[in-house]
Amino acid sequence: MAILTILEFPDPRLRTVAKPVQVVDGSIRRLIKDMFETMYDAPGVGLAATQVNIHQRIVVIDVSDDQNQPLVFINPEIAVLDDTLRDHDEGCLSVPGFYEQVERPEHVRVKALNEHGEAFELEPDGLTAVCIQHELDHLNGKLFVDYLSSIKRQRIRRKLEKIHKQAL
Ligand code: GNR
Ligand code: NI
Repeated sequence: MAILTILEFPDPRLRTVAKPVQVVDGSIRRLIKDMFETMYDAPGVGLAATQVNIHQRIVVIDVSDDQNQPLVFINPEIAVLDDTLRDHDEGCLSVPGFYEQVERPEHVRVKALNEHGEAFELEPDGLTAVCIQHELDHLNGKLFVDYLSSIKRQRIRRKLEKIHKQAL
């Protein structure tokens, strides 16, 4: 197992659009294990492969308090079920230290493959529904800061760039 390095905004690699997984094999399952270890260590409730600079369509999520409800989504697809929107405070391991309200559909259906390559469907609610949408955005090169005003986004970018310079 290994803890992987998480890319941070404004790293341009976070803008990469990930490619579908063609075959769910042992190397994919090893990557998923490392993604869970990285997510739990951070700690976070979700992680997209994009964040660890692997540009394949893989997401892991665990919103439980005891880190015992792992969910794996390979090649996830989301359908919005109705017009209901909900504001939620979002953070991101790739935008450390910043939390802002983002409005997203509340009711979605997710289709994906699990770590055995089997198709499944889920109608998540609450934080899981927010998180899967946040993670699918990562696979498409999108970050939650993209939903904020450009003023707020620039402020966050400057602060993180300053921190990254000091860390050199
Ligand atoms: O750990 C995380 N918490 C979180 C809180 C509200 C909305 C979304 C998230 S996802 C985030 C981990 C992360 O960056 N996943 O990409
Ligand atoms: Ni994130």
